[in-house]
Amino acid sequence: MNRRDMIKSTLGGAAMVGATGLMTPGYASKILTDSFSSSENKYVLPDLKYAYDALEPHIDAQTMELHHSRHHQAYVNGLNTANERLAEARESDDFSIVKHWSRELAFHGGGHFLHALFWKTMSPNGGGEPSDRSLRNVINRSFGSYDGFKRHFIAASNAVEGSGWGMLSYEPNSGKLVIHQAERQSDLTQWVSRPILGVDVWEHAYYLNYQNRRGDYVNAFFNVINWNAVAELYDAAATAG
Ligand code: MN3
Repeated sequence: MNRRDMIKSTLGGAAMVGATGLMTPGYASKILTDSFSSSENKYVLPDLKYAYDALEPHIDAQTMELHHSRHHQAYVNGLNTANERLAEARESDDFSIVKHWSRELAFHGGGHFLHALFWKTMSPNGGGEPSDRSLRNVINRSFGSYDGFKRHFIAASNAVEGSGWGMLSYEPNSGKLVIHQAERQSDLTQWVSRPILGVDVWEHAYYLNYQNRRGDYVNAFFNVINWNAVAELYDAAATAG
């Protein structure tokens, strides 16, 4: 059963059950529809909602087919492999190459989620300026005007060093949109994943007590984790969908 079937089959579409629990349809489910198979418990390539040649002449059919069926599929495969190897590492308690698989998890997870976003935010009927009033308002609030947004987005995208992405994101502190550049597609995070626990391992966080013994500090961190706060964040992240 894929995510779309999940939505249909649970509570008349009011909620869906992912591998990680109960989620109401929201931000992530809008991007990640069909990107994870709960029955197989692994990530899958989402179908394109339009034909490979539907975006011509702006993006050609051969590029779309290679990009979706080869490149995106490779990210899906890489993400599943990273998860399998990390499960094996936990079982064998051998974390000697956890750095490698953490990088793979981020790179392929970033690739999978960003490409799901990319396909979703293009359409053969796209282009022009946004007609939705709240989107127009937040663009004006954030960038002064649609034209200001467009020039800034194009400049930032053109200036990404090497491989990467030009991104438009919602920044929840200010309630505004932000344009940023993503080099490669990961920087060791996974786009759309929501943090619920973090440990600062910059030296300034532990040097006075622990000097270069980061491991002792990370062990000690487990004596002060507020699991009730983490649980609250998990609930909020999961119920936001
Ligand atoms: Mn790509």
